[in-house]
Amino acid sequence: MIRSVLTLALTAGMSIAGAASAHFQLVYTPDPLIAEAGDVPVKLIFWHPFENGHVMDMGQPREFYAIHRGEKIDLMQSLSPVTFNGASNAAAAFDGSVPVKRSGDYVLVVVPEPYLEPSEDIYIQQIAKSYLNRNEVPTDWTEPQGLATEIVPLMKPTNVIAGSTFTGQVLANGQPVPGAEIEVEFMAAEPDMAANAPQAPGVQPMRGGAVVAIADDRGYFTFGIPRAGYWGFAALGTGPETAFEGKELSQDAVIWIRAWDME
Ligand SMILES: [Cu+2]
Repeated sequence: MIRSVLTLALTAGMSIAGAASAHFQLVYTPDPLIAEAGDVPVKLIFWHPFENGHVMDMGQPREFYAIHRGEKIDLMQSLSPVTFNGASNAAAAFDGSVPVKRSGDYVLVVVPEPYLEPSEDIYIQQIAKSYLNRNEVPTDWTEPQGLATEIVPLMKPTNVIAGSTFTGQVLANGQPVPGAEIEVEFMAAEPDMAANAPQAPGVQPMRGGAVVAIADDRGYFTFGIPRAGYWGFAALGTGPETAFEGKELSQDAVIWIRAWDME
């Protein structure tokens, strides 16, 4: 349940068991590389997928859309509530659908309703992006999407080589965030789309707690990607909104990338 290892760990009364876990807003589909046109199913889950841990209840998202060739495709009408049955609890999540027709990138964006984290008495809002690509045609992935806070990828996020590196730049209102704190998450457990439950995780987190990177004075960070799969990066509290309903708000920027083994 940790928010900021540098600023909160010493003051918040968090449990030992929660100290290693990082909240991550998922925008998940099993394979982001799309060959055939059609509707791509997506799950929105607020979860701890590295440790296959606690699932948090999502409210109705404020926004859910795709950007394709610079144009916005609203996806709110595609959402339907589901229950995601995590290993330790069940929580409210959403199924959505992305109409993929032409070739190119589809940047998926969710702006969730802030979530009240009871262990810290603060709200968390993770504005999250993930990417689909059809037919290897690059169209949108290099662009910032004008979000309150976001991570802009400098590596094509759907095709990262396992064993290489990923570089991103943290922005808030389009400006770099020097020294941003970024939590790194491996999606050790991936959702089973039909069962609304995790598949068996391939690995577990290390004993050392959250994996953390710090951005440089221009908001850039780089992380070595040690294995294939989905990797998430969450810049904590980088958004401009700092309060919601009378409590502290951590407005975070999440990006998901997919790494692959060479065949
Ligand atoms: Cu947590």
